[in-house]
Amino acid sequence: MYRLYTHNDLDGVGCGIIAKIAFGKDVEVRYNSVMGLDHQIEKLFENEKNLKDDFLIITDLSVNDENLIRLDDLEKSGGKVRLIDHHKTALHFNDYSWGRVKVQYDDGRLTAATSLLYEYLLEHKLIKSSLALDEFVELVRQYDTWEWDQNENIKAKNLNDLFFMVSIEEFEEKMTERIINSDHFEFDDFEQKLLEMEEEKIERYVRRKKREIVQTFIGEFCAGIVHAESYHSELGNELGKDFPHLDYIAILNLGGKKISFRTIHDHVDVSAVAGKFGGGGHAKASGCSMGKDAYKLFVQDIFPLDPMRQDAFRNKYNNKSSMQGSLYENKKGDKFFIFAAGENDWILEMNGKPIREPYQNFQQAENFIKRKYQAWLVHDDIYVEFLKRFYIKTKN
Ligand SMILES: [Mn+2]
Repeated sequence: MYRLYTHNDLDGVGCGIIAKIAFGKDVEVRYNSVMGLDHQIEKLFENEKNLKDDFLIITDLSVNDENLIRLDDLEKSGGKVRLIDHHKTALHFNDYSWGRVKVQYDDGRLTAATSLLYEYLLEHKLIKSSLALDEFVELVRQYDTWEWDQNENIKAKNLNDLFFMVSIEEFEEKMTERIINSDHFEFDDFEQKLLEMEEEKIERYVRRKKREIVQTFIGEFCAGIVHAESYHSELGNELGKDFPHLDYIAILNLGGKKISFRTIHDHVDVSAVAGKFGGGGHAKASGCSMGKDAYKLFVQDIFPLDPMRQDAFRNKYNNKSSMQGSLYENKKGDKFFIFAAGENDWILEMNGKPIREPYQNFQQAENFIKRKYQAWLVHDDIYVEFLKRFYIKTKN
């Protein structure tokens, strides 16, 4: 018999679905949280005396050192073990004959556990490929690696939304049956309608959270901090894009005592940020439990701070990246004016005086005043008044 221990997110459950398609009733699938796996593996070794007769596969998760030794002993004594994963924190499992960890394909695309397991089963002729199966695996891969965002592959995002709307069991059963019985992988009309409603709900949620985000420096990084129980990926992505001056977004779930870290930037590795608090993950998405230190830094210390002020929107005149100038203000009432002297020559004035060297582009100048002064883009009326009173006067 096959035994699959896998993660309880879309990528992990994707592995379960593929295993069900490949092995049918001959596989037992267990879904685990990151924290829960080691205990389950320990229990398995305690309770099952004939593990040698089984084929044990672990996907999308890795095990601690004690379980690593258990697995290695099992394989060495004639059992069958595979650990198939795509997290770079699991690369050391490749030192073992049963480890299959790969982060990236040769062409630069990122791997997912689902795509790695699928390819493993294809290679060993344990599964038959089909168009619907190929499509499903690719949707999961694009979602898990976040490549869907760049490719604007909404279907991949919808698949994950659907995953969260139903139970794991229902999702597994429905998707397995659909892949087996269809030429292409598609949502049905009812799911389509549900997904539209969900999309609107997420939009409203993100908009609300934009008004609650707090900015602070933690260590060397400028972080945006927000409390939220759901939609962490959407929040991380939307808030990250809306506030490009922030190095990363920390999303706090106090009830679950967890923090998620997300970044859209290449200069930040949030798996290292989470690692400082005993967590881990990917460069662009990671998480940790909220221990005492993390609680103090991310909750207690920032509690007295006000949320970031929103940039004015629907302005006709005072817009970002405008060569004629964009006007910002901070809480103290300082005025910041960014304008272009040439195409790669942006000047930043604070209260009428140039500060620092010219910037190569608008974004660098905006990053500076947002990180240091938490300034926001002001409404048109203030902008027009400013131009009348200061700008025209001083330039004359
Ligand atoms: Mn994964």
